[in-house]
Amino acid sequence: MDKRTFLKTSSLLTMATLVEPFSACTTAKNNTFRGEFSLPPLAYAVDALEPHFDKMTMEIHHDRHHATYVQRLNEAIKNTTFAEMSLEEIMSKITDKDNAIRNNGGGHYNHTFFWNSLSPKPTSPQGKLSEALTATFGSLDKFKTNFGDAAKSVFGSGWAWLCVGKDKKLFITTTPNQDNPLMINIAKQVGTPILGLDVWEHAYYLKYQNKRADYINAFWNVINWEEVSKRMIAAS
Ligand code: MN3
Repeated sequence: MDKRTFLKTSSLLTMATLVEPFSACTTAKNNTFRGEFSLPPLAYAVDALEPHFDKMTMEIHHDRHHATYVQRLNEAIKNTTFAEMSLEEIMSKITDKDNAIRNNGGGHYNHTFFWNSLSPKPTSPQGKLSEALTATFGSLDKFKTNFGDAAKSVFGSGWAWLCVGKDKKLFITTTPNQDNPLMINIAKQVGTPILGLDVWEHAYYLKYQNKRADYINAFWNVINWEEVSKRMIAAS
């Protein structure tokens, strides 16, 4: 039994012995499960972020757009060295010569990261995160303005990011398409993302049409700041 077959078989055995729902297991495994990736379920109902992010957009965005990235990523890595890597390893190894893996691997990473950045429960930045945002940007409001301006500045499809840099300082950056700041061979600014906003039209057009600024404003109501804080501490 080769390594990949073993990993798959042992994961399936683990899943079969768990009383937990199948989905809970695949979520936990998603970023470390080698060989084949799966669509992680949302941690909340598709209508939980209403009225800010509407149900139909969430359904189409997760069940169709994200699912397609996962499916195409699996097709693209088949019989390549990438098939043995975790999603994070793929991000760090990808170059502009592997466009299918770059686009679909980025799509899978970015959307998984995005869903986990959101919560129907209102939260606000606390502790070290709150201090770092104030120290870096002047205030939480100034951070929101800078991040919003970056998100508005993306021409066409892409993402806005808040990251922790190598110097452990926070910075805001953007990436086109499905690139992200973990792609060290591609990104203009490399760092560990702790918050990201999808500004592809598919993320907001049904509810906000061409008004990307309204969608960005809505985003501030559904951020899981506890998760952002955990990511910052892990990266610092
Ligand atoms: Mn999207």
